[in-house]
Amino acid sequence: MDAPTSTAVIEGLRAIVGEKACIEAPGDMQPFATDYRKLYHGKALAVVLPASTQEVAGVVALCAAHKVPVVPQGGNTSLMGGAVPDASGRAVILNLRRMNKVLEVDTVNDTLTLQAGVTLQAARAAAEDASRLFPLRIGSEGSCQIGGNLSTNAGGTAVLRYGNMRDLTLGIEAVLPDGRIFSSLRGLRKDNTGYDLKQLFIGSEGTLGIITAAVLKLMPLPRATAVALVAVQSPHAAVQLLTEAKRIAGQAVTAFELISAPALALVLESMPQLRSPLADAHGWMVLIELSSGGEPGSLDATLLSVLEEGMAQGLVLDAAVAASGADAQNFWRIREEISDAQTREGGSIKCDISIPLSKIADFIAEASAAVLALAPDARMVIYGHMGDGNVHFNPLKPKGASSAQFLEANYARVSHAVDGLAHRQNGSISAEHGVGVAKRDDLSAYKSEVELELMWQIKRALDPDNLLNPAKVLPQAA
Ligand code: 2HG
Ligand code: ZN
Repeated sequence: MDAPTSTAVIEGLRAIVGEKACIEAPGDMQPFATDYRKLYHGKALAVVLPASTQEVAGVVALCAAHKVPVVPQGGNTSLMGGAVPDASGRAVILNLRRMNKVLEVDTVNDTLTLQAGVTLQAARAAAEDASRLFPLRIGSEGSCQIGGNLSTNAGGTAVLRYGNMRDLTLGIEAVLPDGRIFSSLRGLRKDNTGYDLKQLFIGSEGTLGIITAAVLKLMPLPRATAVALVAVQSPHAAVQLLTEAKRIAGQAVTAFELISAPALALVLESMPQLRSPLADAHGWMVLIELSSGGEPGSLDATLLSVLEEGMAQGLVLDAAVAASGADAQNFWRIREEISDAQTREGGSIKCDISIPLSKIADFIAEASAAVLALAPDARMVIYGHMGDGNVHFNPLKPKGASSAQFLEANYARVSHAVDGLAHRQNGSISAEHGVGVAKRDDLSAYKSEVELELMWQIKRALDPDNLLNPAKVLPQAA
């Protein structure tokens, strides 16, 4: 871009969002241009922090007129490099954090209407203040934002019971690549008047439009909760235990998270203040949560029945049942810290696999054997949302080894082996983290020609100049 154009764009941006909300100093832009895991170091022409949908539309229209790319950004917690620009310095980062208003809590329609920059934590708190639950639950809830949750179709630890962002959304407002505003903010549970356009923007990682607001579903706030950390014989035993849990507890089964021994060890080693509630070390554990609207304590007996049945069938080796809310929080803390413990340790190969639940245990066995044949000393950090057939299969460098050397020698061949196996078993190579840049080019191998053509046709129809979050999601060779 020539100097007069960039000056004109920056002056235009300042006029739209105000001088204070337009950042241009390289040092100040750097945190916005670097991804959460510090793997992608981009550069930007400017970072803008609009305060309204009209300002977002103004910025996008201005950038479209000058053919300047725009990278939408929420809490910048993407694990896939989806929310930062490339290193060319041509793009404008549009961060939504100032659009952080809860607009309406409707306890009759059971809906929450809010701007895209509201953090997930604030959205959950707004629901709870009205004695309702907004059920999306992910570890980064304090910093991730609803707009990012929508644009990546976030999942997390309560999908088994409540579904992912697609299931939890009734309407959105989004700014299109040419600056027009699309809105379906009507809070309707039924509306069969043609294509469900909101679903095009949910999960498209900001490549088709910038989500600026949403109407989300609220659920009854659970009153009874029962949580246990359970040592199981194997992943196969975990799946059988889940079947028993569903038979005995039905709808109350809210979370069913798998944790491998190396995943637990990693957390306990890096956070000595945390302790495993289980007396001995075990190869595999599951964190089970039941919840319902019944009397507090009313699920305790149900959870015990599940565990007793598991023991009788030889599936369960040991179990610690949370005796209080604080206990339950500590159990959850262990689970939720796994991802950050890996980030601190470095040298982790991230595979985010989903497979039909009936095949997931076989997959874990086969993929583990394949990885150990390639990298025999890797620590098998395997954990996640077993109840959804989704595991984070993240082989980690051996203790004390260099991250760079481990990743250089193993990243490509290990992820290829794991993703390839998942694909051959009809699974997904990105169950909930999205594609971003990290998995972008892998899609050429794992999506059919028809799927890739359709994706490009939709992209070109909405964004013919390829300006909205360019070079994300869609394989560049196609
Ligand atoms: C989780 O389930 C997150 O903890 C992060 O999805 C997983 O870091 C990861 O691989
Ligand atoms: Zn996850």
